[in-house]
Amino acid sequence: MTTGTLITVAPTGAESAKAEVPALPVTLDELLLTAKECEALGASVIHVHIRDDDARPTLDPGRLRATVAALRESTNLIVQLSTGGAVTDPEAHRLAVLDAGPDMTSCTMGTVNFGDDVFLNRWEFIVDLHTRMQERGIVPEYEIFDLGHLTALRRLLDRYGLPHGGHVHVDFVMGVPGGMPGTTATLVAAQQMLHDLPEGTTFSATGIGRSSIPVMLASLSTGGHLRVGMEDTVTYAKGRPVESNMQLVARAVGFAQLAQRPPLNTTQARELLGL
Ligand code: KMH
Ligand code: ZN
Repeated sequence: MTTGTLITVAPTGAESAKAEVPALPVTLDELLLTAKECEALGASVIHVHIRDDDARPTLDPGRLRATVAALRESTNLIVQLSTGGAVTDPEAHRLAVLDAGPDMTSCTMGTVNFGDDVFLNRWEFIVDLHTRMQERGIVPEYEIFDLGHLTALRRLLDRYGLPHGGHVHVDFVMGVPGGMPGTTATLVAAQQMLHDLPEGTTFSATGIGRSSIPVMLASLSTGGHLRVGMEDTVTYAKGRPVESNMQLVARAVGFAQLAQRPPLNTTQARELLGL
């Protein structure tokens, strides 16, 4: 409860269409502008999904490498690439994301129903991701969509050891139709389950759609960190579309300041995450 707040921005995701959400950053220029402005507001980590020339989700290796290089050149943000991609991405392409040389990648800890789709994360695939990240010195953020994913994480760490850097950081993604709900009660239950993980494990939380604000408040009051962005929320308030990722980061910064847990800068965030 005494630390500041790590704020991650997830600006794009793989689910929203540019045609339906014109403010979504989909080109490299749009992403860089968003990244710089969100860093200036108080974000320290960027969770990145990229798009192709037609604004469709892609895991193209060349584009991923160029994106990592450009973000490093223009910002001091911690660059976290998504290995989740889109639900249609094959495992081989998701594993190849590590070749782009990011600071961090996401690592989802189990399969989850995802609206009408299934976000598939087989045990062997998770083990592959975890061990390859260890070998390459990439720090994972373990994505937890359901409480059982925390049990899987404990099993993973027991069998295959701690991640690179030795620090364990998880992100609760709450309110996905098919996953755990974005409620205070569920966040408290998830936070309690962290006691089974290595001491010092930290967590951030994000609530999809209308669970965004309740999850943010619950996370701040239980000592957690925040992830916000248009990957998770495209409605700012009832009947009001999100205008930009900056609007969501600014709101998160305001809440963190009210909680007297101001945003960590990128140096403090690197320290916290063991980078
Ligand atoms: N797009 C979702 C299917 C991640 O980035 O690691 C998966 C996702 C999780 O967004
Ligand atoms: Zn993602």
